[in-house]
Amino acid sequence: MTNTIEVRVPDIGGFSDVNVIEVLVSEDQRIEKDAPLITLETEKAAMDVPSPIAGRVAQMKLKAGDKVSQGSLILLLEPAEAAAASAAAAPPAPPAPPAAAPSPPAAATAAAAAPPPTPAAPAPLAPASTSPPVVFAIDEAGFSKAHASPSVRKLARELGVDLARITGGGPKGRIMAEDVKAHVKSLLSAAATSASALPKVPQVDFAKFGPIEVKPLSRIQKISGARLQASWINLPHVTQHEEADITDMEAGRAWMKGKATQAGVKLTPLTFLVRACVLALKEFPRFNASLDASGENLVLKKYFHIGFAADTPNGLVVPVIRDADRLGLFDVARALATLSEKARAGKLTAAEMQGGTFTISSLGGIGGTAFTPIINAPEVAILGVSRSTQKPVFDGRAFVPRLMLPLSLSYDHRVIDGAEAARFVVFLAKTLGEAQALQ
Ligand code: CAO
Repeated sequence: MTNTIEVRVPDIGGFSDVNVIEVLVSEDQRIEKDAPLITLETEKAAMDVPSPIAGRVAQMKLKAGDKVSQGSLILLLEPAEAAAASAAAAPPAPPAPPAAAPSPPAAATAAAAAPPPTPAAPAPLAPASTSPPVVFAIDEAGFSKAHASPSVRKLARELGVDLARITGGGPKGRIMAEDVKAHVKSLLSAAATSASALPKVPQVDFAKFGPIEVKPLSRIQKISGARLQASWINLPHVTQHEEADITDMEAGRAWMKGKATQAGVKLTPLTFLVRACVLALKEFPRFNASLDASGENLVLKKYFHIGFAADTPNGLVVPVIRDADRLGLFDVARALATLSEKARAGKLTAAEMQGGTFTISSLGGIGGTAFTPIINAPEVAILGVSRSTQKPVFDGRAFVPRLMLPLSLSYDHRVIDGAEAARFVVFLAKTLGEAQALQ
């Protein structure tokens, strides 16, 4: 008898009855740990559910089009060692049960929840049908409501087409595969006639010039790379620089150190920055907003979910502190520590990376004097933070040493004017300078 484990849908951020839009493995297939098993599509995003262990797919328990929730059975998996043993013991053909099947390991009988799902590689941004083509992100809410079959949804995902933008030619307005293909054709011809096609970077055979080593990008790097490029290409970025005098803030941080240690938290400058950004976002609501899918309306968000870029061994991720405006300083510090630790361990859930309204990218722990962060679209601004240094500042009578923190705010110039951005960073710097406001 074969030893199998049950692989079930992990925590998917509270969503239920989620569509399985694609099954990525088939019975008898050998798979590696973390290989994507199925793709789920929630109202917000598509996500892959990875395999908890390596092994052989013994039996599929669902198909594309099914609806699942946390705990739903995906498949039965024969763990790698058992699969290898049965392959070695079984004669090549016809297949027969192994002469002596190994006794099942303790874990083999227990159900295994797959690791948290990872957002599927974002679909490329789809151009609209004007010439030159304008690019829009897929409107996930519209996409999930579109009247189309799973296979058409899959095709649309593969081609990066936003179903919300297509009028269906099928019965009752159902979007058919032909409609998706016709849409792509019209976009391609619009793109071909446009002078805005991106020139290609030259391909070079590097080995001709010396020894090389080829290292594949991690899955996270591929996902974040596509997102960063989409943002860089589609959003007109401008970066506004400023310096905040954090001498008093740092004195306050040192003063609170003992109390923080007692409470089991570590206060870093980033904790105060999260607080200051919430105050600035309340003062300048356009920075806590996104353009809608038409590109013609600004969606102002009344919640303050602050993302922060975290450097992990697998690449850049952006965990989100939800409702940061309702958290005290120590709560923010606790959230930063918990989410950073989960990020580094690769244990963030999809829900913990969703819903951000504004992002902070802090390189202050490492160094540097300024940089130009890329906006985490569809957000409209991101704050880059570099390392604070002591500088001589003229106080009207003499130069005095002050601790200055470099801030670099990149913003989407379609939504935010330069003057507004300058006002935002000036306000932020002033707030950081007033230690009392942040406690
Ligand atoms: N100036 C001077 N010192 C700073 C500072 C600043 N702006 N910001 C942090 N520090 C200090 C901290 O106080 C801490 O010092 P001590 O250990 O002596 O107290 C040290 O630097 C390390 O801080 P940290 O990095 O552990 O904590 P953090 O809260 O500042 O940052 C996190 C947490 C997750 C944001 C950070 O670890 C990280 O991953 N940063 C990289 C983000 C990144 O990659 N951004 C680029 C994205 S675009 O490619």
